Amino acid sequence: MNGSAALVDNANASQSRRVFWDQDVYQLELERIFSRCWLMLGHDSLVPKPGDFITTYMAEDRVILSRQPDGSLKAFINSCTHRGNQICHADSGSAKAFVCNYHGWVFGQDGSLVDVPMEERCYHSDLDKSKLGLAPIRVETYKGFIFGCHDPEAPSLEDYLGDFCWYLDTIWDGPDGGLELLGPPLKSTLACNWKVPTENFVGDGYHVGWTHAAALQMIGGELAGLSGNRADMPFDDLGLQFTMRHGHGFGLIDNAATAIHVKRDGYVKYLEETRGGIREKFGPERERLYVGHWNTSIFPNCSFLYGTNTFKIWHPRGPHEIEVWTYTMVPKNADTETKRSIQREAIRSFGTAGTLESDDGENMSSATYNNNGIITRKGRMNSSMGKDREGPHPVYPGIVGVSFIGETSYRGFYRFWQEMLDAPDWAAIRANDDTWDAMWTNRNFW
Ligand code: UNU
Ligand code: FES
Ligand code: FE
Repeated sequence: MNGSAALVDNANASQSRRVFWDQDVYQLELERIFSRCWLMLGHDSLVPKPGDFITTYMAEDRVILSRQPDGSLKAFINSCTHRGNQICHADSGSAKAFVCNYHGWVFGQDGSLVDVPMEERCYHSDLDKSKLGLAPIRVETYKGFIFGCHDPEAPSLEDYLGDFCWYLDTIWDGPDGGLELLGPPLKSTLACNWKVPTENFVGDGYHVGWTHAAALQMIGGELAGLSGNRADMPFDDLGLQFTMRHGHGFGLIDNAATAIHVKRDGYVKYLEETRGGIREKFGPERERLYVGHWNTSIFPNCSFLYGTNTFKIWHPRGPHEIEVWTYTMVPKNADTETKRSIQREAIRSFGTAGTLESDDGENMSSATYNNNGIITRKGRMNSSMGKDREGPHPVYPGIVGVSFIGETSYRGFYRFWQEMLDAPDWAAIRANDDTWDAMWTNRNFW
């Protein structure tokens, strides 16, 4: 592929439109990003008991995640080592074994090949079953969230999340037990590149008042003032934006955790009752995060809105399509009615047919398919907003931008995306650990 260095220009904060369109770029992403990064698989709450399993994807590869008799987790590729068939066709369940439809090979809960029909008569002791288990995947969890990774050289999950752990702890490890996922996920397809929704969730505060103008007016509450980007709307004092070493990031709207919910009394009460514990455990800076609304992406393809509580995995299907999986992220120890009400509101707003989700869908598709032209695909996109109004912060880790409306976390996402594409291996990425933030030149902003 020629000119890959120009895909992202950090100095000018621009990206080639080929990042959304080219088949070559997509193939390189599969090799260098999806085969090497930690990818979201689910949460403990989806596989609570030994024998429980879910099936999911890592990019386009089908995966089985299975709870072992000793309570640990294993994940393996959902493809038979005999002739390649998909083995498990269920979305979730509880199973002692996984039996392939085609010739009946039997794989255990740990992915090992345990039985082969007529083994003695057909293979005459010549089949080494111990070498024919399902291809294993590294699995690690952080505060109950389960990730998988194909690269043995990748850092631990905790190192991969890095500074983001400091932020995630606020909501994933609160004194009241943190969060869990409610499934099964809603599933839908969108005709867009996987990075369009990821970059939107990582930091697009700018579109909220415009794309969602009508929905925000209908909902009212804290965000109604953003509707239509009125001249009197707040700006610098709306919140902050954050980016970290490995491309993770989020935008914060202060005091707006539950703003997208129409029916929210139970949730507001829950946050009021628990925020004191957060202040005690984590201090006032993180109490501020706890009562704010977050739009977040975990590099590369998992996003969530904390407060709205929708939780997304954008599974790529080629450069121009994704499968969207939508879970609801709820406080683990809230009462059942509060959890259900949060789930209803999350689905109403950001479910497949959600009022805000459908506002976004048309933009996602347009930002992708409008690059099919020979002129458009050669053009560039701009993500320069707030470029000199960000930097290292005395309290908040990573790089912090001055407003919720900015593109700090876009720049962080694409900076790391390019680094992953260029790096031959994780050692090359580790070598940049001390200099990764050099592009943020305004060191004394905060
Ligand atoms: O559309 C969004 N990503 C969003 C909506 C973010 C924050 C508030 C409302
Ligand atoms: Fe699975 Fe033959 S393809 S048993
Ligand atoms: Fe949106």
